[in-house]
Amino acid sequence: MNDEVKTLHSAAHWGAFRVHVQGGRVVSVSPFEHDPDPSPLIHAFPEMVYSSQRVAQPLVRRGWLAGDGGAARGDDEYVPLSWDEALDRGAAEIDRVRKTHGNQAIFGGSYGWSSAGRVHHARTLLHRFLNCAGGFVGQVTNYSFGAAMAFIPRVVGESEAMRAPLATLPEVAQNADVLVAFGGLPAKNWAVQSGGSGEHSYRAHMRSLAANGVRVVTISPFGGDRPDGVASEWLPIRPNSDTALILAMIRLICEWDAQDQDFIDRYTTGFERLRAYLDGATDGTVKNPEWASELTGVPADAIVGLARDLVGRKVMLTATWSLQRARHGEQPYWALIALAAALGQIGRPGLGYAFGYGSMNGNGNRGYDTPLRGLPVGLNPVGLDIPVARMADLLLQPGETIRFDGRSITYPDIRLVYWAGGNPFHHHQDLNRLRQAFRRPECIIVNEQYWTATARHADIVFPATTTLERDDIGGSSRDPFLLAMQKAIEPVGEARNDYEIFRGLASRLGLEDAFTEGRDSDDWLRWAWDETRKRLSVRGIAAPDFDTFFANGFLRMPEPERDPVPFEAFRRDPQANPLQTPSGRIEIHSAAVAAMGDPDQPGHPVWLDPEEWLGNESSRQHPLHLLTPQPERRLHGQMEQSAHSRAGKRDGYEILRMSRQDADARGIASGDLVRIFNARGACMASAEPSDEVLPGVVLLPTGADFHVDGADAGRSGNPNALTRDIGTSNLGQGCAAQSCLVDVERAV
Ligand SMILES: Nc1nc2c(c(=O)[nH]1)N[C@H]1C(S)=C(S)[C@@H](COP(=O)(O)OP(=O)(O)OC[C@H]3O[C@@H](n4cnc5c(=O)[nH]c(N)nc54)[C@H](O)[C@@H]3O)O[C@H]1N2
Ligand SMILES: Nc1nc2c(c(=O)[nH]1)N[C@H]1C(S)=C(S)[C@@H](COP(=O)(O)OP(=O)(O)OC[C@H]3O[C@@H](n4cnc5c(=O)[nH]c(N)nc54)[C@H](O)[C@@H]3O)O[C@H]1N2
Ligand SMILES: [Mo]
Repeated sequence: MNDEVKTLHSAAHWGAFRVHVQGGRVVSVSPFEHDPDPSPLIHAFPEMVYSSQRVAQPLVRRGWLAGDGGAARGDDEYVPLSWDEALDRGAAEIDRVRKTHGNQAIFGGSYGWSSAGRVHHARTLLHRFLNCAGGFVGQVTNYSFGAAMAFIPRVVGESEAMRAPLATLPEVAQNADVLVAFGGLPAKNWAVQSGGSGEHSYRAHMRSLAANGVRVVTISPFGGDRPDGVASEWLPIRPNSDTALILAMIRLICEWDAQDQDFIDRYTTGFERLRAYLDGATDGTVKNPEWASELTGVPADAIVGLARDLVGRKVMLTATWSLQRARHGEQPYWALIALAAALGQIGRPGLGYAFGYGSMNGNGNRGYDTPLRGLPVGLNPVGLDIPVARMADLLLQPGETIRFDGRSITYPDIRLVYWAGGNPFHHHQDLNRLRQAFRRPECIIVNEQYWTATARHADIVFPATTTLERDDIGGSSRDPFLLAMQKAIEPVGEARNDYEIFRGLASRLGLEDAFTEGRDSDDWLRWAWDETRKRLSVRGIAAPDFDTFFANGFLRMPEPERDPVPFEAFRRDPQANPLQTPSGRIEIHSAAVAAMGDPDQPGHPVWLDPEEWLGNESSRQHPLHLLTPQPERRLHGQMEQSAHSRAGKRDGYEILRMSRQDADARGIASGDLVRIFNARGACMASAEPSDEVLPGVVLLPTGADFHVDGADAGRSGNPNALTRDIGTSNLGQGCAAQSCLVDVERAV
């Protein structure tokens, strides 16, 4: 019976799919039958699950065994150990560090996307385990929209902040005359959604924008950010300068007395302070179109034309998350909210502002509110979290105090780092600096499926199973499907589920019962489903029992009766339904922000020089602005070695897009191997001159592997070798990867 092909349900962040198994091996996958637009990335799984890149067994770094203090991390060899011995050593290290230095010496933030499955979610399981062991130093906010996540609640309150539902794109299509998209609406970003989705809805949304004749304006350094499936004008803009454009538009609208003063008076606070600043009252600079043109590179008459086109129209303003992943990335978002306030349409269906339509599948979907439960993480007795992107600072600067969102954080002295479900040597900035940071702790433990650059910097590497090797449940709140993820094959090599790895460590620390609560991972799966069922039943939705759900492979949520309209209740009655801000209104001026003591921050949206960009002296030495967008053919570093990802490369190198003008000036032609460099590092790519890139800008997607030393150094294509490791500001302390200057030369 070995030849029979079994077909199972599964899912990844890039979508639900069917797995075909024969003779105990995955032979192929096919799209989920209900997905109208499945991502081709699903086909990378069969190849990658058996790839030579898998971590085959537990391993320990040779230098660590010899007590090298971490000096060779990243350049060392590994010695295989039995599971028992590796777990013994890992547990002993955790125990030694917590007993000698306290749990605040353990860094377990472990940022990363982990798996789509929520029960085997590695980061959640690590946090649960470490909490059982006395706690850890964690991370707050995220790389995606960290600055906004910390800061936007100051402006519109927590309930309307980054996690709040967005106006749906069908509602935008029905109601808006104009959709202005800063950063565009690139189709590639809709391949993925955290937790996995059963329905990729980008095409449907773009069709409805087109069918309703919505005018779409893309404002971006890269013409390729225009949407697929609906016509869009392209207004090229210098990276990191959007705030200036937006501020000038607000001033023009006020100059024409076309602002919605009733809205401003009733729903906002501090607008007059912004106006005074725009008129130059506070700094002597009038924020007129000429001023903005100088900073943005957008012609003054185009700025006037765009502002005029918004007056009297029904407008939705959107910005991709990338805009705030830059130095002072808080400001374009605050400014965009102020522009939306001036237009007075916040709280009306499909109008106002919304962040992230161009950033991920689901941002603009209906609010299915699909409930999902992972394991509870418990309480962390250490109670110390750093902003996620300050991780290298934490390791390098124990004792240093930073400001974050109005408070101070002092970095503890980290002795042990545990990472499961993330790849900091993909996601962090200035990777050469991160290498130094990763050499400081006494021990680094990583659970990984693949030999990522992070695994190659660990002392102990535990091989983890992939989704295909275990049962799980996936899904996302803005997707209509709850997805069964059925175990398709036995673990590859000696891989174990993260749950088993942590159980093994917990048992050695005498914490097995606390970690498992007497359940194995199948029991937790049933528990998670029961929790989901309870939540559904409160909403009057009958869900089948676990076995029926799991055998069916999915549960489709009913269509919501109506979609939430952001700010609707507030607009209807701002006294009865105030926002969760100090004033109860939209804070165009925030006294709290002004009081934080940031010398550059007057408490309202403001133009602040991003320090490393085309508009100042810094560009003399390295004259090209490097943008590092999300990769089309993979999820971050995941599936990077697959045929699907490689098919988007040339000669094994990622493609660097640059303007023809910059390429010609450097004697670079299409297909030339180039070296991209600055004072922090270098990486390699294959050049592609293009008319779609603003001169002075180059784009290299994230996610290629990182190598510094050794035989593969010349192939390293990870742009984070170049990016600057600094927070967005003391407000958000978010990732500022998009403020980075480089130069490019032909590599002979
Ligand atoms: N320059 C630059 N850098 C950026 C960005 C940028 O725009 N520019 N964007 C940032 C953003 S928004 C993000 S979200 C981050 C993403 O950064 P990450 O989330 O760290 O990137 P991934 O490659 O998805 O890493 C997930 C890792 O988890 C592993 N994994 C998956 N499932 C499991 C599991 O079940 N168990 C275990 N143990 N491991 C598992 C995968 O093999 C993979 O190595 O990158 C950030 N970095
Ligand atoms: N295929 C695929 N999709 C993904 C991911 C992936 O790895 N692969 N990752 C997902 C994740 S974790 C996240 S957080 C989201 C991120 O979503 P985003 O942050 O929106 O994605 P990016 O691709 O970084 O940026 C979108 C575009 O913004 C433009 N841009 C950059 N800087 C500026 C600027 O200063 N001004 C203007 N006007 N435009 C600018 C760039 O040209 C870029 O193409 O993407 C998600 N989608
Ligand atoms: Mo992200």
